[in-house]
Amino acid sequence: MHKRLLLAVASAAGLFLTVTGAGAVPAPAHNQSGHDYVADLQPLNAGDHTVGSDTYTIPTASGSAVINLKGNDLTVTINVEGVTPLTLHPQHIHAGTMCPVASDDVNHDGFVDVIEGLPKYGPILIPLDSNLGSFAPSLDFPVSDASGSYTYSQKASKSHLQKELKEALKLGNRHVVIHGIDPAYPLPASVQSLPGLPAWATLPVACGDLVRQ
Ligand SMILES: [Cu+2]
Repeated sequence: MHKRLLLAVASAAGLFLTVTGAGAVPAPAHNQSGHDYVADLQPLNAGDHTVGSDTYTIPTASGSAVINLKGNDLTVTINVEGVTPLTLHPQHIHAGTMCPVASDDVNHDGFVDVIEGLPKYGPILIPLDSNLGSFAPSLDFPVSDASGSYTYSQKASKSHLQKELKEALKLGNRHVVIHGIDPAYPLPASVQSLPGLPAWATLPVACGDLVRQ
């Protein structure tokens, strides 16, 4: 019920732009000219969790993120499977040097939350929302389909991104992180989130390091 309400709100607010394809660009072929950075997405927080009297299973996410650079064009293409269906999945390029592991659950509440992951994957560098070239706060992220999959593809100007970031992209050092579980799953109060966002939306569910091909 909660999820349906959230989805209705998201729909009314136009948050489905990403999945309905507004501004989407065709997925690049991997062997086109230019070069690719590829992240093999590995699951985080997957498996059974018991919180109070509730036991539920966070699905095992997988997929890939490909960033293609061709001239000044930077195209991000993400294919994700196995995430919670019909749910918003915030996703970002993070600035840090590695993906978190289960032992990064420093408060031992059974979850590596978004804050516990920061020492590894670092702060958000680029939000992978429906406007890749804009750093304005947005919740216009992909919503998975009924089978728990989604595809994302957006293009931006590399020089514009570097100007906005005031630093080199250094994509070979960066990470792609996918967030978001079922809003109906209870999380302990010890699970931290980002300001203004519920913990279900920020809990990391997959991470991968970008490797130059
Ligand atoms: Cu993130």
